Amino acid sequence: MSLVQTEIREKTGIITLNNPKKLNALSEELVDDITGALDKFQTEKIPVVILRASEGVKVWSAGHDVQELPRKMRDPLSYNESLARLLRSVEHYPWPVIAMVHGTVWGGACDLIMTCDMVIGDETAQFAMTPAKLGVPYNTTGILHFMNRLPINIAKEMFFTAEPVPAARALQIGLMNHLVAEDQLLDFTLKMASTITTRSLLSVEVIKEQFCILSKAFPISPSDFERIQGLRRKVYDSHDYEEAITAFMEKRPPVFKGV
Ligand code: LCV
Repeated sequence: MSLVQTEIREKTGIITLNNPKKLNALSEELVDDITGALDKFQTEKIPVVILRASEGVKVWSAGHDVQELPRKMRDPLSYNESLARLLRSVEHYPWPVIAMVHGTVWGGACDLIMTCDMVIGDETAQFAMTPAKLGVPYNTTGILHFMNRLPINIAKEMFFTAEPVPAARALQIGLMNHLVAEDQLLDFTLKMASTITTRSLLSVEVIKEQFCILSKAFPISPSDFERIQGLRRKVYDSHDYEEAITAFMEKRPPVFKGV
C-alpha cells in the first residue's frame, strides 16, 4: 500500500502525501514512494508536478521521521540519507515541481518545500525549521537552499528560533510565491501548472537545470569543507543531539548543556 496517491490532470502530475497517521513524516518508506512517483512521472514525460498533502490535513508533513534518526555519533543528514535523496529527486526532476501547502510544515519537510520550484499555500500554511530544537547539525546543501531563497537574516531567524512562520509572513518574506484562499488553492495551483504545460518544455527544462547549477555555484575550499565536516561532527557526537532525540521519544522537553 503506497503512502502517496498519484494522478494526472490536464498533463499535470499530482503526488499526494497520504500517511496521516504518521503526519506524513518523511520516513524511508514515504520518501521511496515519493521518489518512485517522480520517476514514474519522468518516464511518462509529465511536464509539471504538484506535491501536496491530503485534503484538510492539519499537518502537511511533520518532517524527517525522528524515529529513523540515528541516536548518536552518526551524521543524521548525510548524502545518501533518505531526506537528501528526496531533495535531490525534486531538484533533478526535469520540469517544475510545485509545492501546494495546506497545513503545517516541519523541519526536513520545510527544506523539501524550499527545494520545490514554487510554493503556493493557503492561510493554514505554516513553516518551521527545527534542527536547533532537535540538536541536529543541519547539512550544508540544506542551509544553501534557505540562503538561495530567503534574505540570510530571515533564514537565520527560522533556524535559530525554530518557530513556525505563518502564511502571511511566509508570503511577505518570499518563502511562498502565492497565498490563496483555502477553497481556491487547488484550482489556482492547477491553473499555474497548466500554463507551464503550454510553454516550450525543452526551454523550461534547460532553464530549470541552469537555476540548479547556478544556485550551487558556491566555491568552497577543501579546508573549509573539512572544517564544516568537523563542526557538524561535534554536534551529532554531542550530548545535546542525543538528549534532543531521546527527549522527543520520551515526549519531554530536552535539557541542553551546550556539549
Ligand atoms: C516521528 C512524529 C513526528 C516526526 N517523526 O500530534 O530539520 S531537522 O533537522 O529538525 C530534521 C531532523 C527534521 O525534520 O526533524 C523533524 C522535525 N519535526 C518536528 O519538529 C515536528 C515534530 N512534531 C510536532 O511538533 C507535532 O507532532 C506536530 C505539531 C507536528 C503535530 O502535533 P499533534 O499534537 O497534532 P502529536 O504531537 O501528538 O503527534 C502524533 C504522533 O506523531 C508522532 C508523535 O510522536 C505522535 O506519536 P504517538 O502517536 O506515538 O504519540 N510524530 C510527530 N512528528 N517528525 N514521529
